[in-house]
Amino acid sequence: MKEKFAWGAASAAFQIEGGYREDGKGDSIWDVYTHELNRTKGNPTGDIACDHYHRYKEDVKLMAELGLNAYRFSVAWSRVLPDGYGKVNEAGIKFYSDLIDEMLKYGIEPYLTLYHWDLPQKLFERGGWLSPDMPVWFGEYAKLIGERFGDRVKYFITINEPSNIIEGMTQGGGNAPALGYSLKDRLTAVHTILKAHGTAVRVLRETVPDSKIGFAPCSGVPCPPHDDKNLIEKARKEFFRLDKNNPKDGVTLFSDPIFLGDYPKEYYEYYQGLIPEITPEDLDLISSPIDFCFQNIYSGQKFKSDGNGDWTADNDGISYNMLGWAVVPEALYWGPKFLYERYRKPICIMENGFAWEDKVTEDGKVHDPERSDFLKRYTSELLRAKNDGIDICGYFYWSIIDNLEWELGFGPRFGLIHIDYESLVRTPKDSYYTYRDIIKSSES
Ligand code: BGP
Repeated sequence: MKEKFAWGAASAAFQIEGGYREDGKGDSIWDVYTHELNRTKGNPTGDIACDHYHRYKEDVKLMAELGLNAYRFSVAWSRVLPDGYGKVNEAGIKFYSDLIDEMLKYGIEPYLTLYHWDLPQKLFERGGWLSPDMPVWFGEYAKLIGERFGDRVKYFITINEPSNIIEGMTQGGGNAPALGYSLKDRLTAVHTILKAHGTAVRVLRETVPDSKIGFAPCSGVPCPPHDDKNLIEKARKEFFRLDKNNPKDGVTLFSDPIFLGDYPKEYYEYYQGLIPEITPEDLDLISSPIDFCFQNIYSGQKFKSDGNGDWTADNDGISYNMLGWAVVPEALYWGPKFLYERYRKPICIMENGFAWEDKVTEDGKVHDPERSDFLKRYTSELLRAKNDGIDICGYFYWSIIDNLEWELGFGPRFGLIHIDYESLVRTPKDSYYTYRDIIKSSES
């Protein structure tokens, strides 16, 4: 049966929940990191964040009024397993169970992310992504999630943006734990992440036989002109190129092993002597079949012909969000097209959004025409790819509410709904209504 197009929005536990140490929650590396002074800008913590832990009903109601038929959220591993494994925290399970029921009450399909960077601190202390036990711990966690929620949740994202886990292993990387691991260690962590993913896929298939699974990497997209075959091929090559100096940022480091069963051949050439042991059983586990090619896409680089058969950057008329990310709607055309043509799985955009310093104005509203424009232009490129025959099954805006943008604090606002971090009052922005109209018009 053809999948219903998912019109969704996304969030992540640490960025919105609050409920720090509440009802038995264990610490994650982000709790510890943000409590260490001067590690992040302005020392923001996730102790309260949007207080979603107590206000989820209000938030889900706003999602329903917006017309979402899907919502992507993540489980804080240490809320349900405070030590990362072993003893289950039933209060944490209850929170997610109630949240899921609330979504289903309004006909909103839950998309559950197992891992959105908030590693239980206890597991970090036992070696984290460098420990060979991580796939086992992650499998145990996935089993618990499948057993407790699999009667109601069918869509799972194993790991969000694995490249950012690796980013957190470089000193000054911004992301927790921001420690200087060697390249060798980072390549070991890549392999462990992939094995953890494969283990979770197998466990979820057993516990939730009708589950639909993907993982959510992130990438920028090189965007060629539509009528230049030569540049289209060049852009495709660039998109799938493994950068020797920065392997984590390419698409292929994680997606080739998962979808094609092996690392790209340059990986073996570039990192001789640094690569961990990779067995055929590992590759078999890692490439356990999944259902979707999920991808987070925010930005890209436009190119035009330089007149001599090569290309040159085309930055004419490009605007930027407050973090300096270029607004390139064509990324939602070329990204899905290139991914589909290589991996042959239905594509779903799991994150795409725009950060700005939004304010509530005197009229009590939040006017964010830049974000409305962003939404219209990006979704229209995505639907254009769909009309061109690319199998696209959904779009999730990042994010449903303003939240803690990790080490950057509460300044950058990505939400469709404004949060006043003093009063915690929620105010739908103008773009909330724009997105509502986009969804409505796609359904008519
Ligand atoms: C998400 C984060 C967001 C945002 C986004 C951008 O997964 O939770 O808060 O930061 O990724 O990702 P990147 O910085 O890799 O482009």
